Amino acid sequence: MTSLNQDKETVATSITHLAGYFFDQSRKESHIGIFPHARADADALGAALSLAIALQDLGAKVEVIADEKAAPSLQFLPEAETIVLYSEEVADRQFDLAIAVDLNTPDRLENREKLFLQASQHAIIDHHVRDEEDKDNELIYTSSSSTCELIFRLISALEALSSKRIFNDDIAVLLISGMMTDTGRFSYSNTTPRALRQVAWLLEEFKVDLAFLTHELFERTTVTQLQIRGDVLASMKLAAGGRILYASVPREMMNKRKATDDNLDYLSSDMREADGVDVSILLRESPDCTEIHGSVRSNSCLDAAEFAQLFGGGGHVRASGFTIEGMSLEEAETEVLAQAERMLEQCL
Ligand SMILES: [Mn+2]
Repeated sequence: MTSLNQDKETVATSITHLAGYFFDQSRKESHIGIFPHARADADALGAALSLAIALQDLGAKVEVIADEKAAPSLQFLPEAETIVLYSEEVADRQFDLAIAVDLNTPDRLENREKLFLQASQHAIIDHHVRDEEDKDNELIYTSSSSTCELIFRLISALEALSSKRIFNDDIAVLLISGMMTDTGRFSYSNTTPRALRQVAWLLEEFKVDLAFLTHELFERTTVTQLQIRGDVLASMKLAAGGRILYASVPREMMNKRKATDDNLDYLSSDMREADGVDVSILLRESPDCTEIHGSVRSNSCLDAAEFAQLFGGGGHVRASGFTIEGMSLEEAETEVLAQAERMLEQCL
């Protein structure tokens, strides 16, 4: 599983190339659509909104298009209120340039896939594994902690090209939020020295309330969230002789608490931390009960990205996700556990 765009020099060249391209498009006042992935997290939104601010500053007409409103926990992000929700009215729009951020296959855009594809030109900026050669205007660097780390580098290059200051307080908050969440507050193995240097510089130069960000992004919770997490944690089971810890969440369980999907964010990561557990798996029924969403965290030789790909998903070596259609929760559970056990046995 290799993405070609992986060595440092190639990435630096891609960044220069992409910045030059964005700079030209912005000066031409192009109409640019920026597309974060569905159910956007802080990295996707931070990347989309900060890039939008930067390109607007350079003259482009920019819209960030999403399937749904920012999750309640992310509505504090600067400019979150400018996000344009996908609707029939938006569906016919033909952007001069469509940029996907924090995803690398347009099908992760769900309802917006067609809107993205019908744009005249395309670009992709991402750090998830993809089993495909990179094309022109694609910046996919899996060694980057986050998409926000790549956006920082792009904005730096745009500053150099335009000889003006583009970074500002809002961009600083957006980029730090993305980097903080994707690295688990700079604690996961994907944390890079570069991300830490970027954050240090942003803290030096701009007004960022780190304690406030930590509270909003990590600590803030609701009684509902604590309750649904309690329900799910109480229902966890072990498989593969204790190496897999999993939970399957029927929609009914969510509805009883009036819980929303983002109430389960990071729960699979918490489950992975249990002593002796190599892999944690959280399955949940989608709100309309037509799909099963899976979230996988690995501590072990099991490559979570490769595992998610078995079900048409993707992600990173230690964290990934997928969506299964046409199976009940029970069927999905059986299938997912069987594949996880098989993969764990193989990689020992
Ligand atoms: Mn990300």
